[in-house]
Amino acid sequence: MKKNSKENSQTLCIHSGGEPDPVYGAVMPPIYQTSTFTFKSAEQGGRRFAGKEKGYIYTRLGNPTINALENAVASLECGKYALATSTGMSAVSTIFFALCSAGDHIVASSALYGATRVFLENELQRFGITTTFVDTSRKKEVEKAFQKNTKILYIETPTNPTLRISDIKWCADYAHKHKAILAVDNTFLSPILQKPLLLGADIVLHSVTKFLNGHSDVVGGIIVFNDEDLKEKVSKTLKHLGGTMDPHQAYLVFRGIKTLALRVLSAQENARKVAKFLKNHKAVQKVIYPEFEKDPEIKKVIKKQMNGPGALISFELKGGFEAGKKLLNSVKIMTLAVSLGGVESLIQHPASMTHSGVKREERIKAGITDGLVRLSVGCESFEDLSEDLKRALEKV
Ligand code: LCS
Repeated sequence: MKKNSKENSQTLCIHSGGEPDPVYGAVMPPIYQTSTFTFKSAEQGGRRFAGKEKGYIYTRLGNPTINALENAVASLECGKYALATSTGMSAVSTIFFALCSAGDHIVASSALYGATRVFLENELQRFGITTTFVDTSRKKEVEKAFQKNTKILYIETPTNPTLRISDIKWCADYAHKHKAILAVDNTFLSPILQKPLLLGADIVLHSVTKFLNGHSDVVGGIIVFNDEDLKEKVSKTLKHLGGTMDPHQAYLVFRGIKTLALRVLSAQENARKVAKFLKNHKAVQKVIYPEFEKDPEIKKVIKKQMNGPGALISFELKGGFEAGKKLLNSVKIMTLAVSLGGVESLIQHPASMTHSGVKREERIKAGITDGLVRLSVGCESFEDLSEDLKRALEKV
């Protein structure tokens, strides 16, 4: 089996992270639903706090069920360490609070998940940390945006919801040359389809709410590293900010990961067909899907760094937003809801929903037009999905 191949990831999804249960040999990790852990003596408690003895203290500082999930995701992302967080936004915000100070600068993709963009633009700015947003798929734009005080190059690739692709290896090399680090939000592809740490990224993060958990019943996040110092810095801030995960939440995500490869590959197979179906439909103006990329340079990047195009599609109807609204109100199998990466297909309107917090002119500049509809294709049968779309598009 080729290391880091799709097959290898499939096996890792099923076998990573769990140590055999030392008491009863349970195959799945027990849920250690406890806030705190007893010490055998006052001396032992002191040693644990001083870091002189290994062992658990208090769940915000560490918990075996959460560790099982962290080990599983670290291994899938080909990283050494992972830190699970209460939400994806907790992962996002903790990275910046841990690694930036007043006077520092960030370069980020202009199309980002709405709350990430608003956090950088509105919240971080209050602490004296500024961000320049550019199309990070264009190398010249990244070069132009870098400043002497740039600490982090932060990208989503593909971006939410415009599916722009940035060259991870180039971004990592460029950031390192300028004494900055590269953080990649890998939520849209999951480690089944892309492993940024292998391409030189310093940090990979996920909203595990999406593909990693995959069942639309948990919110959570995770941050993965190879460098111990970087992990320690982020870990310290995470414990102080308090956005750590809960053991039950960790168990559910650990369980979801068992079928990650099966779900991602099945949803992707559907998405490929749905994207073609939409492209050939007379009511559809434009379909954004990595397989339809025309720019030869970006096509090369896609081939080099992605194992597949993923399960997200964005498209615009000829009738603009009014037609989009009709479509959203007419689908029956697809669910009208934000979020993505679940087994069920989810459809939403970024301009009025996930990205409504971004100023209109900035949103349009980032390619998130008023008529754009985002579809997260799930694992239903393609026949049912295409019938649903066909029926709904007839009403447009
Ligand atoms: N990163 C990306 C790429 C996301 O898509 C999201 C959430 C987050 C981070 C934040 O994660 P959370 O705190 O929600 O777990 N994206 C959403 C979306 O597109 N629709 O609803 C949520």
